[in-house]
Parts: sequence; structure tokens; C-alpha cells
Amino acid sequence: MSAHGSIRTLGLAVAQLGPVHLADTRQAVVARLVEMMRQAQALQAEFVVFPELALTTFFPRYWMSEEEAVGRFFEKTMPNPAVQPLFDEARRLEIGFCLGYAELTPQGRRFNTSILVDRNGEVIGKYRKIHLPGHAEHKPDAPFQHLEKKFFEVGDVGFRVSRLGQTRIGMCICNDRRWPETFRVLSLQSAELVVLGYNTPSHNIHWDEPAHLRMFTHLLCLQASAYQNALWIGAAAKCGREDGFHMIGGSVIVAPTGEIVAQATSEGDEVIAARIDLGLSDKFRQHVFNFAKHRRPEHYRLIVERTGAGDPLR
Ligand code: CDT
Repeated sequence: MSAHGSIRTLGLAVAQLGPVHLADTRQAVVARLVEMMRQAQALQAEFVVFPELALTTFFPRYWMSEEEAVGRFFEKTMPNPAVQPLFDEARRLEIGFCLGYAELTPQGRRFNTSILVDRNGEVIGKYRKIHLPGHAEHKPDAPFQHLEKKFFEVGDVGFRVSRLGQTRIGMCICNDRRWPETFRVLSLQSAELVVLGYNTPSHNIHWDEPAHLRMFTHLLCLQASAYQNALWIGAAAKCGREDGFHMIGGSVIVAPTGEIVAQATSEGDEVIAARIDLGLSDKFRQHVFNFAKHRRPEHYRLIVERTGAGDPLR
């Protein structure tokens, strides 16, 4: 028994990915992911988190047609021959993973997707990004674009929790982490661990935001969400200077206490790991965040009745 009353643990690794440039091939990126999967396994990890849109550069920064984007950056099947080595290595090492990529469905729909893969290399969960930041129109005066609203549809599968062995895992992607509803909907399904990848530009093209706030708000959201929902979070950046466009690092593993237990120190390929105690959530869920006992959803109706802010209730 641990000090927190449970012996259930998971070896969790987060694989931060340094820049992926326009000229980099899928094969070269997958070789880097395979190498980090091996490092994760050497650190006794059973599950590894890879970033959002991990197989390519963060292409929503470039103005182009949807057809061009599909041809260059989207995956028509998963796995496919370029990504198969990652699935093969997962099966060989008996390690699960989550991976973000741009998904083109057989019907021609486009999503910013992440999949959950078990230690047999089987896809057991899929999430399609719900909170799509940025814009759909061309901003010729901006230093770069953020065209997620042009290239992707809003995800259509909701926030789901999958069982990976003994662990209940939920997924979200990047901007979703800034919305408290994301984590609450997952924790209401008893998620114990939420995993996500992100590409967060250091520069805000919409207003002159001090650069240090990008890291601060990233960590603030993860630490608050882990604590308020009594769950673990593993968050993997793609970061550094991709073809000259800088994105923050700061990949982390956050405990249900809100404390960071591991954090990347570089802006390159880097694996961090921790053996996480899933029982650490129990005391929070039994007491301060005992949802059944203390939540008052009858007073939260506006959360689902309104999207934007409006007048005070009468
Ligand atoms: N990839 C992604 O969702 N990035 C956003 C940038 C926000 S600024 C438009 C993020 O929340 O980190």
C-alpha cells in the first residue's frame, strides 16, 4: 500500500518532440518517435504520450488550399505504411501510446485527431479535437496563420474515456486544455489520467501578449485542471523553432495535487517519465471533490444553455 491507500500505478512517459520542418519526411519523424518510445520503455514506462499533429510540421500556420493541405499533411488511414513502424515497436515493447495526426476520413472529412493504442498495437480510442482555435480567413499581415478553423471540422465524437488495462484514460488536444469543461466532462466519466499533445506558438498573432504568459497559462490550466478534477495529466509539446516559427516546450506530468512531478527542460526531443500512483486521486474524490456529494448542477445550467456571455440572470 502506498501512503495514499492504493497500489495501482502506471509507468507514464511523455515524449516531447522538437521541431518538425516542412522538409522532414514522415519516415524521419516516425524514426524519432520510435527512438523515444524505446527511451520511454527503458524508463519503465507502460504508456507514452506523443504530441498533437506529431507527424508533420504545424501546418495550420501556412495559408494554402484545403486540397493542398490534404495532399501534404493528412493521413488517409491509420496506421499506414509510414507510421506502421511505431505500431510494430509498441507491440514489440508492449507499450501503449497516444498519437496526434491530421485525419482524412473515407468520406473526405478532416479532423485534428488523436488515437489511443494499447500495448498490442490496437487502436482502442479516438478523439477529434473540439475546441479549434484561430481563424479560417487569410490574415496576410500576420507573421503566420493559425488556420485550424479552415482545415478542421469540430470533433464529432465528444470527450470519451477508454480503459487501457487498469487505467481509465481520457484524451483532449492542445487548446482543449484551456477549457474547464474538457476536464470536467472527462472526470465525470471517472477518468484517472488525461493525455494531450499541443503545438503552442510563443507569439500570439491576435494581440501583443507578453511571451512569458504562453508558458504560464499552459501550466496554470494543466495544474488547476488536474487538481480540480482529481486526475493525472500527461501533456506532450511539439516545440522549438519549426522553420523559424517558435513554439513553447514545457511538457509535463501533473499530479492530482496540482503539482508537476516531471517537466521537460529542453525544446527538443525529450522523454520525461514518472510512475504515477492512481490512488492519489482517491482522497480528493472522497472529500473536497466528491462530485456526487458536493456538485450543484442545478446551478450550472448556463454552462450548457449559453455559449457566449450574456446578461445577468434575473
Ligand atoms: N494547437 C493549438 O490549439 N494551439 C493553441 C494556440 C492558441 S492561439 C490561437 C493553444 O491553445 O495552445
